[in-house]
Amino acid sequence: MTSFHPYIIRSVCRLFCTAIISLTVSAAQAQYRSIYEIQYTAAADGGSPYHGQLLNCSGGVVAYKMVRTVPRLVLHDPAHPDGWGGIQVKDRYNLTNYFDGIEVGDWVELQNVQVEDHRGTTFLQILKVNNPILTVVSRGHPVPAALLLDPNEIAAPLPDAYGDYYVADHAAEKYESMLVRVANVQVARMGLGKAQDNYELCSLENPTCCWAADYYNDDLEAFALYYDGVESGQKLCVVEGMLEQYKNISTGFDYYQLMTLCADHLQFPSPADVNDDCAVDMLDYAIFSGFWLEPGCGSSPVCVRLDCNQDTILDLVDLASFVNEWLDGAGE
Ligand SMILES: [Ca+2]
Ligand SMILES: [Ca+2]
Ligand SMILES: [Ca+2]
Ligand SMILES: [Ca+2]
Repeated sequence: MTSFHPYIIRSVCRLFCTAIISLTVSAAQAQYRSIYEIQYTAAADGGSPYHGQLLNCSGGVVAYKMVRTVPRLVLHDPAHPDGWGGIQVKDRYNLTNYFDGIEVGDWVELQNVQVEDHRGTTFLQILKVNNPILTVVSRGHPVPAALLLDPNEIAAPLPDAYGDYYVADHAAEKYESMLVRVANVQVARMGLGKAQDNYELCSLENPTCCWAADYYNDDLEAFALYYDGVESGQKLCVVEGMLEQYKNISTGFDYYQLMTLCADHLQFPSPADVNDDCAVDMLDYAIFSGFWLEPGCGSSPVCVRLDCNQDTILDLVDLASFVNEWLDGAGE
């Protein structure tokens, strides 16, 4: 029978052990979670199953880089365009330059980031103590258009008997931190929410509303609560933004809010959109033509709106003004 010297046995053991340990370590290092895995949950409160964990994330495409308030990236997972496909990466203490050189359209992968559900929204926190690493894997990816939703799909919260606002269900959770938009809406109540800067956007087609806010909007004027022109009764053709949850049960709030991020996210109707269908086209021109040189323009509200010099007749003066606005608005 062959026998081995104890030294050889120990050496072989050490080799095996080293191999096993390094395999274990590389398996741990190679473990990457997708945005979808981190966000998806069937839990009633919508919390991430990875809350509190330090992990690596295979990441996604930078859909927006926020500079207002706490710097952050909004990442989009193109494999999940219909839900659970967005997350925010936050440099909570704003101490680092991890986001320098990262642009919209870059695919960013992350190592050693902390998953944190904070006030209802899931963040990947960049904390220096964890030695986080952000890697731009590739560049120039298309950023998808914001997902068109009915306000009902991100429904406004309802007040309870005490006037506190809570969401009836968390059906909107799947859209958290995704870019979404609603169309053909009207601003209703304002001054809502924790900071009294939320406003209702109600559908012109059905009796449902969602909440929006301009707090993150890069083009919001200093100290303003709302983007210029947002006022009760104002119609908006499109309002776009990132959906965020705000939850603080002890203060009486749990709601989803559409956060506009820049001026382009609010599309006001063109003055040339005479029939209020959010399209500027030949139909509007036909309405203008119908009033051409007709006496008594003052009796029709539509004609009054087109009568730029208010002399109760539509003539070349009004046509020049209308054509200017028509050309500006056409194709929008
Ligand atoms: Ca949430
Ligand atoms: Ca979440
Ligand atoms: Ca129109
Ligand atoms: Ca006139």
